[in-house]
Amino acid sequence: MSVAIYTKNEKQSARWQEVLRRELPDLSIEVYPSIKDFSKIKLLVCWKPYKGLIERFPNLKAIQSLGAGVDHIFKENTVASGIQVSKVVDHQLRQDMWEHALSIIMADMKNLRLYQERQKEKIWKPKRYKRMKDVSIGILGLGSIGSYVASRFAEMGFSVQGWSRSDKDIDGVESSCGEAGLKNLCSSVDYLVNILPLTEATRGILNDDLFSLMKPSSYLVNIGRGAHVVEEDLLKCLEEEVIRGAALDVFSTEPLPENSAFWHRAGVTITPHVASLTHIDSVYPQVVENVKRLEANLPLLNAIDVRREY
Ligand code: OXD
Repeated sequence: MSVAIYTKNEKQSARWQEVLRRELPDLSIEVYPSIKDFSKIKLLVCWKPYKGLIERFPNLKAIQSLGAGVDHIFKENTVASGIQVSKVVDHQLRQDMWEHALSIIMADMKNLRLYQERQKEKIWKPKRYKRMKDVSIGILGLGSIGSYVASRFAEMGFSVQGWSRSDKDIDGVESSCGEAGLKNLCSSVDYLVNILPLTEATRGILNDDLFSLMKPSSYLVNIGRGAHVVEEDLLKCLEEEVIRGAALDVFSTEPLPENSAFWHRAGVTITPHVASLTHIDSVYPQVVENVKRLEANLPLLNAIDVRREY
């Protein structure tokens, strides 16, 4: 069996090749575009495949995403039926997402951004801070990452609500589903944290209608995908103070273009898609296991539902 690796980053591809060759010495592990025979490739290990890449492998059996998300695979490609798709499920990635969301929310609760601005002007002016016990957080998406993040917030004493496609039972988290559940959650929380998978059903879910239900004091944390947000709606709602602010880690176009209005919009904190970054050392065992499973005709670890695209 042959495996192909595709990423836009040569160093990253080379590192994956080195690790997979070390762990699977009997297999041929090639890095795109140096592939001798596309018809021999059974598994494509990839991140953000370009349009048409997947169909170049006529005998592909499986695609392994190098991240927790799989939307990058479906964005410009159609996956033929019969091809399995797997995502990365890594405890460290969930922990990273939680640490990122917590840092953003705590910095906001304790007014750190405001004091940074005031420091430039040498202004000494205390402002009341918020306490965890008085703050409510809504988590959109209760998959493996979202439910972990929700329960960690709950453990710390925040009041936590969660929303997902189907009802979930998570200790300390009030969970809901459906349109009414979404509206109810958005209208009642202080911080709305988006961790939904990007699918046709969730694209543009964060829009004018939803922002207008939120409290004017509320704050959006987007660590899902840029395309969950209708960006013009968010810019308008921030301008009109429909919501108080937003911390955005993801955008519909990345890197965020220099002329984007988000760079200068008051109340916006921008981070460059860093809420969680895949570390080869913690993730390679599951990729290796999937290669072995594919060879043995066993179902892959962390396979997604290809029809649903997540
Ligand atoms: C991921 C990401 O999906 O980094 O892992 O966004």
